[in-house]
Amino acid sequence: MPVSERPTAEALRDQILHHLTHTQGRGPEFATTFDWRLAVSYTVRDLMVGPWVGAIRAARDQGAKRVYYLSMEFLIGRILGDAIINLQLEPAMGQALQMLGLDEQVILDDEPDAALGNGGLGRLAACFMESLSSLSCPAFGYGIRYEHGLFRQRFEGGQQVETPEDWLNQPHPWEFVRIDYSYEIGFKGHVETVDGRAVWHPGESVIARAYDTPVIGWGGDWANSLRLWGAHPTTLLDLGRFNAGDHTAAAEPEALARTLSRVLYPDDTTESGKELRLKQEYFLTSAALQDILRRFMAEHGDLALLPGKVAIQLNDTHPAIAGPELIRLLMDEHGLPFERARELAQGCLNYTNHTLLPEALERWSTWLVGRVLPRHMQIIEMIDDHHRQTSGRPAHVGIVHGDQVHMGELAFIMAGRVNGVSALHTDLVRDTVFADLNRLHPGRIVNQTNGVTPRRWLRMSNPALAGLLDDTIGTGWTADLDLLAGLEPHADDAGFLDRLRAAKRANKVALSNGLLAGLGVRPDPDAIFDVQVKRIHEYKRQLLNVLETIALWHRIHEDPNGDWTPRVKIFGGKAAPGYWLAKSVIHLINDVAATINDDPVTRDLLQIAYPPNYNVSMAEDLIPAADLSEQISTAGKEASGTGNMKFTMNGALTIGTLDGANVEIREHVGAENFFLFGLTAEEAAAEKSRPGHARAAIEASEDMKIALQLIAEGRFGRAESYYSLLDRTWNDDPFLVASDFDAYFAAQRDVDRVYRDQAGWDRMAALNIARSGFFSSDRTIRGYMRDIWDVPPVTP
Ligand code: 26V
Repeated sequence: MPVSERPTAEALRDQILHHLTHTQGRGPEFATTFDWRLAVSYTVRDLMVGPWVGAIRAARDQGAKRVYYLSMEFLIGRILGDAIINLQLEPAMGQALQMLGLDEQVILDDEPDAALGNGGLGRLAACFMESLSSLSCPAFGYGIRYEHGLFRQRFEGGQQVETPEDWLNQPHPWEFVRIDYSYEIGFKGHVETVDGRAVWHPGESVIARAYDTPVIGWGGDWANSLRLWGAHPTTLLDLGRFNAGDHTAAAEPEALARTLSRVLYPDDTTESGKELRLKQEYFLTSAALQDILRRFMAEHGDLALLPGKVAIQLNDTHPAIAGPELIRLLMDEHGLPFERARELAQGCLNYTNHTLLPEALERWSTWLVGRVLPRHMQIIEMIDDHHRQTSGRPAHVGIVHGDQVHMGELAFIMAGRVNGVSALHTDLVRDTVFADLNRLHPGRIVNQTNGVTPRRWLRMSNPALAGLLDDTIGTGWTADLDLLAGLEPHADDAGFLDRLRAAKRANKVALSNGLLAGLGVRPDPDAIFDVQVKRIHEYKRQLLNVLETIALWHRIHEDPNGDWTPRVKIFGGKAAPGYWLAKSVIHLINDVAATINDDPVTRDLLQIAYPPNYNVSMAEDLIPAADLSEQISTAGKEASGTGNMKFTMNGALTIGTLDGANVEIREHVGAENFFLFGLTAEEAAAEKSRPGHARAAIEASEDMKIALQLIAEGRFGRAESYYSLLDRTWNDDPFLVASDFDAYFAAQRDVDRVYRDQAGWDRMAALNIARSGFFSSDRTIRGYMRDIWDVPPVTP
């Protein structure tokens, strides 16, 4: 949006008052924070509609190829603040709100997070949507409009308690419902052959209705749609039953249909194998593909053009039923023969792998797929047969094995390109899970290292640092993060480093007075703020962090007058409701916090804070205040990580293993500006196969032994709570906490030492920021456009 077209503060004020009165139906004297927030949101939304309609029109008029991002998760967070930033409405908006006597922060904080995702995979999809718009790439995101996003987390007696999340319990000002874009989605039933053509007669069906949210790009010139599908019944009411007086039964069709878009599955590692999950995956996929084909037919008509006009990205295997579904639509609805339909589908489809953990690789029983999607089961067999015949593959390779459908193999075989999400991860995808398919299809697997949007994760969430960057190198970094390299010369400028430190300190003070104060923790802002925030998983090794904390506490106790560096350990993250071991780690962190925070001897040197209900908004407060970023997964297990990138660009130093994108972060920022420890992926694999590795490592580590002993003695809550955790650590330790413990402990002492040299630390932080440009999701999206989608770069 040209500067001249940006609204003035007065114009914004008037629009807000207009929406307060005419949309909310409230006079200013009666308005609640909620009323004001909606009035502000509608005011901002109005400014998005022009660029949105313009973008849709431009793509159609140019007959442009479009990108379709299919994802079961979009972890968006709040929208208002991000929209204000991208439309560049500051400082006018701040002034408008001031004129109205409103506190901008209170208005922004009133918005519930759109928590339609579990973690990294969902947040990546949200960053990608923002970058696609910022790059003016014509695109749609397709997902599900879950009524309940990721559960809320509370702690009771230190243990996680989940309660339902309820973001749609209030009007959602950002969406536009499109009742004209509704598709019927069938399930079950039987397949009949009529004149040599398959006809599927579904036994049940629901309507997928489109709810569109505009996603505005940086500068406000382009907006793409995030189209989320809501499930609705084909028949609202069984009138016969209603008239017969059975009112509950009469509403059954409605209740049944709506369960499809009711809740987000809260488990991001274990494949749940539930019928409802499979139905959700098909619901999203079929609605998206019907919508894509409708638009394509309206614009082009000739199916031979499909791969030239449609690029579909499957975010993990969750929408992998897209292969068979697209073939089904092309065969059964458009009359193409199988081979042609298969070829066209493969020309459109691509698949991103996000994990190598065997327990997270989706597999469905042939029985379940055959019952829920009988026509698709037939087509899956046809795809598998065709691949067997044309690839010359060995017998153990394929989609259907015994009574299991392997969704990874299905996605791979139906994709033009398959990609991993960091250099290391892509190597492992090639060499491990998909080694055989890689041999059969060399070149199909490519790398696209993840990235994050600098608009939300720097300009919006860290105004103190953003202002310093603007003053030092200009504002261009927001659209071109490589320009951060211009900071390099300033890393030796004492004046700049002072301002950098002041910005970080201000963020730490705000965190201490806000979130942490609410927990009863009041840390010294000059202590190291050491942060580990992410889902709780064994492989991410929060246990390693808490054991190191215990060992450090014990050491301080032995020498309270030693030369210690004060530290605050901050944890954040949720465990899947059924992940028993992860929950016991949460309990342990809270128990350890209770004991340590209460210890008068160590209180000024070591504190622990674990705010409940970590989410996108909390990340926006925590990351800018971090000095140290914990990226300590067992090497070879974290596909990429994206939190690691956010910390780096906000000037936190990383303590980490050679895992995922840590490898590339270290290459970019320089080995001397990164605290590396631990086994490599190769060494870790070898170590795991050594019998008794855990016991041997613990026996050799005085610090680790003591930490485990203190837990077993009941120094932190009841010892019995932790017997299983202790037993697993001594006897199994599949993620090598013990093998890496001493190296981690030593690296942490190195952190202590370096932090005491204030200027040295600040210099390292400056270099981390200056060299983080690569980790913008703009770079990632350009890579997908070039290597996967074959969509031309857009010149603004
Ligand atoms: C699996 C399942 C299984 C069934 C129920 C719901 C559900 C939801 C998600 C998943 C897969 C999660 C995989 C994932 O989140 N991977 C993460 O992807 C990030 C973005 O590429 C990456 O940075 C992280 O390293 C990787 O763990």
